[in-house]
Amino acid sequence: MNENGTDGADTVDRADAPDSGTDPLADEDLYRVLGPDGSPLPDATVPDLSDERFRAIYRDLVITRRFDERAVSLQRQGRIGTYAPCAGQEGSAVGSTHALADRDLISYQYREHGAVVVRDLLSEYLPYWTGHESGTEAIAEGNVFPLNIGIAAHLPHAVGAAWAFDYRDEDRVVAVHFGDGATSEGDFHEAMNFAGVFDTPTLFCCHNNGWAISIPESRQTASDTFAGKASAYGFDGVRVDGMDPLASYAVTREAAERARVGGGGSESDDDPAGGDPPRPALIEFVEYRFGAHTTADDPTAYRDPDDVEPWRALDPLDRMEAFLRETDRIDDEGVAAIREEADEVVADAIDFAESIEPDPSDMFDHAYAELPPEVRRQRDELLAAVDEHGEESFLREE
Ligand SMILES: Cc1ncc(C[n+]2csc(CCOP(=O)(O)OP(=O)(O)O)c2C)c(N)n1
Ligand SMILES: [Mg+2]
Repeated sequence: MNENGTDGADTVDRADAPDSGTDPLADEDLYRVLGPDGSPLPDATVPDLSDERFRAIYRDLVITRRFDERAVSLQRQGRIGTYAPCAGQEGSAVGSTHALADRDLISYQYREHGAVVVRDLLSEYLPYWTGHESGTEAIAEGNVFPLNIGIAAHLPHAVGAAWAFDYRDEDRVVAVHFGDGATSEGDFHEAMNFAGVFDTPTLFCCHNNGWAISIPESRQTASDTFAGKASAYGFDGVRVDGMDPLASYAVTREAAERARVGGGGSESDDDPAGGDPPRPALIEFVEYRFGAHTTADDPTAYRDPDDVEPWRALDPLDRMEAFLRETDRIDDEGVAAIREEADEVVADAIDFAESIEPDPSDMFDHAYAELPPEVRRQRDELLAAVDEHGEESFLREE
């Protein structure tokens, strides 16, 4: 894994590529349903979904964007910790999650908040960002693993979960999300290899946003594409416009069906009558993050703000809204209602997160089954100090 701080001045980012015009993905060979303006492309197959489902995808995009804006603002006010913004990348997280069944498991890196929104878990999730362990505990009920900061470390676990589903004959797949930077980690290759050899029902969802903090894609790999890495492990890789929610939906849906085929565990894998074994897939979502890597990052240190503009023209919210309007699935009133609902959902989540009373001793509880003597001593010292001086002495003044 490359670390932050490398001088990226002599590298070339996709956005600088010649002939990119106003559509930076125009000359890339990748799967798309919607053009940059939201109209379905002439040869594209629009997924066969109900009007409600199309509108639900748009609603979840709008909630995710609103959540993102408010989360950055909350961090600036000291009300949450460091946060990883997702603006620009909502289409892939939301579109791909709509393509899964609720029983399917999601394991994500730290930027795919849209997946949590689709599972309707925002209130349960936000406490993580305000510093409460309950935030990661509760999303498990919705089949979402806790987010993972140690780049690619969650991939072997996700493959293990998928293997368990196959072994137990459960008709469930695992969608594991990670970034382009994660593909340089050993864990990525070990997970891909294991999935290929043991046919685990795993969807490897690689979010290629062009950057791993300050490291551009061109310094991350010498491969032509990230999707191409799948061929080394004996399964399919596909590239998709990750800022196109409907393309993200379609590609994930197809990959999930392939991963479920047979669904049979090792016995049926050996039995020719048992159907095809499930096959994993690698999906490369090509996209861009509009904002900073995290609220602790300043992207102007490594990329030109002008590079972002062509990508803004592919904004997944604008494209989905234009598609819905053009196909008479939504009007001004419908858009206004969804925006209002998004404001409310996010405000409620914030109220809920901030209503949780902090218990400082929690911070000692989750790393060890039994506290080592030194950690126990620190906890006891803190509790004694709270006893002596009162909780108020430890609270920040509003
Ligand atoms: C094992 C490990 N090494 C380094 C880091 C520091 N780090 C945090 S995010 C990040 C970049 C990851 O980039 P990518 O996988 O492309 O995801 P993105 O942030 O672009 O969504 C790095 C290097 C880390 N968290 N874990
Ligand atoms: Mg990245």
